[in-house]
Amino acid sequence: MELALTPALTKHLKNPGIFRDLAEGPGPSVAKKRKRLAVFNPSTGELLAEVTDMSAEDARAAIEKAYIAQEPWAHLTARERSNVLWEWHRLILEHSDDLAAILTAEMGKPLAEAKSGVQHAAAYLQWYAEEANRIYGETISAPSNDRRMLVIKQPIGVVGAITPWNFPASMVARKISPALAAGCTVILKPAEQTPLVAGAMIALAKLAGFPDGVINLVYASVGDTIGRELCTNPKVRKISFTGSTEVGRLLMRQCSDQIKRMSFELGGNAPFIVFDDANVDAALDGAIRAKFRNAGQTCVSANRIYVQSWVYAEFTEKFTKRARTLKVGDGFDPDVTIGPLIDRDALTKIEAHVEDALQKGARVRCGGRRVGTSGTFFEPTVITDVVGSMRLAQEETFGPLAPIIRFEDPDHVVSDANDTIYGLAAYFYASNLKRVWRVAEALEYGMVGINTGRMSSEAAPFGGIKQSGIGREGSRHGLEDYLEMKYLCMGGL
Ligand code: TXE
Repeated sequence: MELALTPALTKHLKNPGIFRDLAEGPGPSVAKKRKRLAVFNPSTGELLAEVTDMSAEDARAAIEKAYIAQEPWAHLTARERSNVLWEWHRLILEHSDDLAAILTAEMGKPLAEAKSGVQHAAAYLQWYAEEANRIYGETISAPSNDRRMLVIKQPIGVVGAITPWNFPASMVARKISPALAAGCTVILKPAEQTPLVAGAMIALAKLAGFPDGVINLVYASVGDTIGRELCTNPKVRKISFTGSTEVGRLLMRQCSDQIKRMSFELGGNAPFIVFDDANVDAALDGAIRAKFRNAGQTCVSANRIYVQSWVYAEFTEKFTKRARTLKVGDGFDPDVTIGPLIDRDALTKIEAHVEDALQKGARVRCGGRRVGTSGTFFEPTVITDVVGSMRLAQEETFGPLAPIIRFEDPDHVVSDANDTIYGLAAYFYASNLKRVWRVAEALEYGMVGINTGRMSSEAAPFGGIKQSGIGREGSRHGLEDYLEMKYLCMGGL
C-alpha cells in the first residue's frame, strides 16, 4: 500500500518516516478490496491522509488476534507489562511535537492545547505503568477455622475501545493503558474524524514492544460497522466507549444479550454556579477556561453559567469582555485560542441553539455567528436572558456558546442545576465554608469543581452518574474497571 499521507500533513512533521504504517493501520488487513477513509483538516479543508476503511470482517480478525494474545499478555509479570508501558510513554514524549501537530491538523485545536493533550496522554501511560504493579486482592476472616477465604483480581479479557474526536490522544491513552496494565488486550476504534493521532500512537506502541495482537487498531468511516461486531462478538468481554449518550444507549442494547461489561463516558450538561460570596475574578478565569477550552467541545464544558444577582452585572460584563478577546482561527497560528468546530453538523447544532434561544427571548452579548465561509469556525458567543426551556440550557451544545442565567435563591439554583438527565461535571464558586460543603454534596454529578474550572487529571476518577455514564477512568479506580474479582474459598483445612 502506498504511503497515503499528503504534504498538507507531512509538512508539519519533524519525523514523518516513523509513522509510515499510519495509512494502512498497524491492525489486521484481511479484506481484499480496501476502501479508503479520507481525513481532512477542519480549518483549511485540505486532505491530510487516506487510511484504510476497515470492515466488520477486519474487526473479527482483530478480535481473533486480541483473543489469542490475551492469555500470554496476562501471563507476563505486572513488572514486565509495566516496562512496555514505560517504553511507550517514553516514545510518546520523544515524538510529542509530531503527535501534537497531527492532532492539530486533523482536529483543529490550537497547537498549545494539542501539546498539552499529548502530555496528558503520556501522563495516563505513566500512571498506569506504575499502577500495573499495584493490583491487590484481599483475604477475608472466615466464619470457621477449617476454611480460608480470599479474593483475587484477574483481567476481564478482550476489550473493545471506541474513542471520540475531541481529545483524540488522551482518550486513547485513558482507555488503553489501564486495560493493558490489568492484562487485557484491546481493539481500538478511533473516531472517523481523527484516526491519525491514534494511528501514530499505536505505531509508537509497536516500537515500544507490545507483543503482536495486544493492541489492534481498526479504522472505520462508520462507527456502527465495527461497533456492532465488538458488541456482539462473544470473545469481546468489555466495551469502553466515550461519545454521545445516544450511541451509548445503542451500544448498551447491542451488548445486552451477552451482559457485557461496560465503561461509558457520555454527554454532559455542566452547570457552573457563581454565588455572591465568590471571588468574581477567580470565577471569571475558571468560567473562561471551563467554557472555551477546545472551542467548548468538551464533555465537561460549562454549558449553563448561573450567576447570583448581586454579582451578575459585574460577572456578565467582564466575561463578555474576555470572550471578545479570544481569537478564532487555524490552530497552527500561535495567536489563536479557538479553533474550528469538528464538522458542519457541529456548526449547524450551535446555530440552531442560538436561533432557538433568540426566538424565546434571549439576548446575544457577543458573537452568535459563523466566521468566514470556509472552515467550520464559530464566534465565541455570550447569551443572557436565558430560561430553562431553551435548547441551549437542556442539551449539550458542544461549542463556544456561553449561556448566562441570573438567579436569586441559592437553594433553588442547586435543584435547577440538577434538573437534567446528565450528571458528569459541575462547578461552583463560593467562599462560605458551610455553603461549599452543602452545595458540593447536593450536586448530583460524578465530578464537582469547587473554586476551579479545571479538574481533569490522570490521578482522579473521571466519569459521571445518571445518563452521563458508567464507571470511572483514571486513578486506581480506572484500573479496577478492567479487572474481575474472583472469590476463592479453600476448605478442609
Ligand atoms: O458522537 P458519536 P459525535 C457528544 C457531543 C456531540 C455529540 C455528537 O454532544 O455534539 O455527542 O458527536 C463512534 N457504534 N459527544 O457524533 O457519534 C464514532 O465513530 C459504535 C460527547 O461525534 O457518539 C466515534 O468513534 N460506535 C463526547 C464515537 O462513537 C459508534 C465526545 C463518538 O461518536 C457508533 C463526542 C455506533 N453505532 C461527542 N456511532 C464526550 N463524552 O466527550 C458512532 N460511533
